[in-house]
Amino acid sequence: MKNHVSNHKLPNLSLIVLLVSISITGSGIMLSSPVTSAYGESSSSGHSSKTLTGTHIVSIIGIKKDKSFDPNPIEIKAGDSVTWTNDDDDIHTVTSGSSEGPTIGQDFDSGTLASGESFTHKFDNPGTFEYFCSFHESMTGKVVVK
Ligand SMILES: [Cu+2]
Repeated sequence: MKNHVSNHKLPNLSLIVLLVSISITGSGIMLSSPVTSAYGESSSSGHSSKTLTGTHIVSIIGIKKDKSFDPNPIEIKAGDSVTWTNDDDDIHTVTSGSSEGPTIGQDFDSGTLASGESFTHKFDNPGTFEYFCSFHESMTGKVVVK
């Protein structure tokens, strides 16, 4: 007759454990849900290691009009440099502007480049920059800075 009393406590205890575990899980979801990312400081500059900034090589290959420089035209980004190398046997120059323009040599002028010599100019601003050889005015080239 008295054995039945102790058996009644077991189902009550398991029910309490079940209710407690539900309430913990519920409050856990509530706490983790508010996500505020107001801090925009994380990466203002970003990882821009893929940008092709640097020095570009242009070969002076001879007196061949707009084929005198290779590659021509050349497209670069602002901040990039171009190095012209005289790969011809003759002397040449890399002179900004065009032969009939009023701004000859204003942006850059290599002076005389003997065979094997080179000249580098850095382009800080976007634009289209024409150039030519002051010894052979038919030699024309163009640098497009984006
Ligand atoms: Cu020349």
